[in-house]
Amino acid sequence: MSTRGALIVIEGCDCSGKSVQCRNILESLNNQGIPAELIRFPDRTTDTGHLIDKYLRNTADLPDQVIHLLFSANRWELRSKMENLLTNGITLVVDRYSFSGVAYSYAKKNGMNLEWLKSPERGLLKPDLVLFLKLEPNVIKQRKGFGEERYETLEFQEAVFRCFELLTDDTWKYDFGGRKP
Ligand code: 2DT
Ligand code: MG
Repeated sequence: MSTRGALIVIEGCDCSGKSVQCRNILESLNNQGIPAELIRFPDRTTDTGHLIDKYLRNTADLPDQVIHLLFSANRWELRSKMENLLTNGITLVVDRYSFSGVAYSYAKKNGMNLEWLKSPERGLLKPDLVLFLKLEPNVIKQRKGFGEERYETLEFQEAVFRCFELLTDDTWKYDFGGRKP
């Protein structure tokens, strides 16, 4: 029987270098002979992912609560696949997870409270490690591609950054409500 893989999550604002670091971690794990795969959220290829993609590219508008729940549903769609991979000894390097879900919605400051925002995430798989890339939004805004999608404004990224900092308090990580497969 193989050992369970680890669930490693990389979080951060838009254009903070998550994708590059995910690839680096993946390559390093594979070079050490540790089987690992990359997963990224949102997964724009699923049914909910198509709608999320339209929302992010500003070709669909949805109430804040609806898009929040869709992002969470998008994680639920992949839950069993992730669980199977982990139990088969594959380590997962995950580009964004529930922390993005909560931070981006909370940054909207429209009255959705933290408990409400966290609740659809309860029961998803609990990460073994969450890395938060702390690149300041002032640097981010100069990066290539920044500004193409919804959420990519300096003001909003600053609000998201502050929300991420709120969540780096370990209490949520351990009160995630998930369980190890
Ligand atoms: P990318 O730039 O990584 O493609 O993300 N987002 C993401 C949320 O608002 N909630 C979520 O649960 C997730 C996973 C962050 C696209 C945008 O979607 C936001 C940026
Ligand atoms: Mg982006």
